[in-house]
Amino acid sequence: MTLEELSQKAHALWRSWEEVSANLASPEDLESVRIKFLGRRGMLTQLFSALKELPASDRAEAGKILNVLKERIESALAEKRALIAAQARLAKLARERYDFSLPGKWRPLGKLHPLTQVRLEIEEIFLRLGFDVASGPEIETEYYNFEALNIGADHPARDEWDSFYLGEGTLLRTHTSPVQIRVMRTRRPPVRIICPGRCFRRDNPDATHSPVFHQVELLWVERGLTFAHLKWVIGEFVRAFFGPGYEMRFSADFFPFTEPSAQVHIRKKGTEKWLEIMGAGMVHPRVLEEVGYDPEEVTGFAFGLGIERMAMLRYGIEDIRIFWQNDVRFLQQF
Ligand code: FA5
Repeated sequence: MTLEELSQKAHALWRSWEEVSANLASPEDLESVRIKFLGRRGMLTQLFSALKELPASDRAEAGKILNVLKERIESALAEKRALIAAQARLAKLARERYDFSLPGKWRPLGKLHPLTQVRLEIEEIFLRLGFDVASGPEIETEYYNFEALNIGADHPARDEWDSFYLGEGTLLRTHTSPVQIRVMRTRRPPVRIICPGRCFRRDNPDATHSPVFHQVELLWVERGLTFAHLKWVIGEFVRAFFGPGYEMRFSADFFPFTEPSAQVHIRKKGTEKWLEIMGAGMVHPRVLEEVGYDPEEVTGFAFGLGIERMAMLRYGIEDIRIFWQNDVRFLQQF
């Protein structure tokens, strides 16, 4: 082969590259063309092998021609590769274009149970007034649930039908008042606590009674407290929880652990119906003595309100049983 012939073959090869490369569309096309021209048995490789057939004086010149050709094909291949990749990226973006006007995916959010919401709200009101939140066990002894609260053995609340007895001397607490005793036995006055918690009674379920329900107990013991302070605290609470449009009324009641005792009713101003919201009173001197306080030195007051009752008044709910049915259609509304 002469230098002239090799040079012609090199030109022919470039033309055939130009022809083929115009129609490259995919990475696979590119690869097969690369093999065809530059592979181990490729057309250009064969031309390089033909160099040895040339006279020695022409080989350097021929080698230069072939190297230039190789570089051009390689850089053209690289350009094509970049172009094809860019086109593929554009096509992918076009396929995946987001439609921001479509509605999003809806995920239902969990919520706190309305009774929990009301409890937290009540806690917050009393925390602001300077009360601590205390707690006590749901399984109580007769001593804390009754005796220490001046509820004698012959009191009707001690009868089996009213309480869930668990065994000799233990029962599910029927109210949160035993926490008063537990707190006073471990602290010296002044004591200022509330205690929200579950209570249990053998009441037949109806629109206003559930065998499991919640109360919030309040207790304030300090030197010089009077019934006027009790009224003030309850008034503050009613204003904070229900708003300014309510009025309250106290009427005489009886609890063995308070003296005097009262029932508190509220009503929306301008309406007829009074609703009972809590039992309350001045802590009975015998209860103070029982925990080692001196009734001549300190006085106290307490109340117990039903959380379900608060929630029913707040939301206009007629039947207490609905709180326990776990009906999502009901729960979603809060
Ligand atoms: C008591 O339980 C007293 N410990 C309250 C108390 C505390 C008085 C401190 C004085 C000083 P009573 O049995 O009235 O009182 O219950 C208080 C509230 O608990 C009631 O007003 C009512 O809202 C709620 N309650 C009682 N039984 C049930 C029940 N079965 N289902 C739902 N709520 C109830």
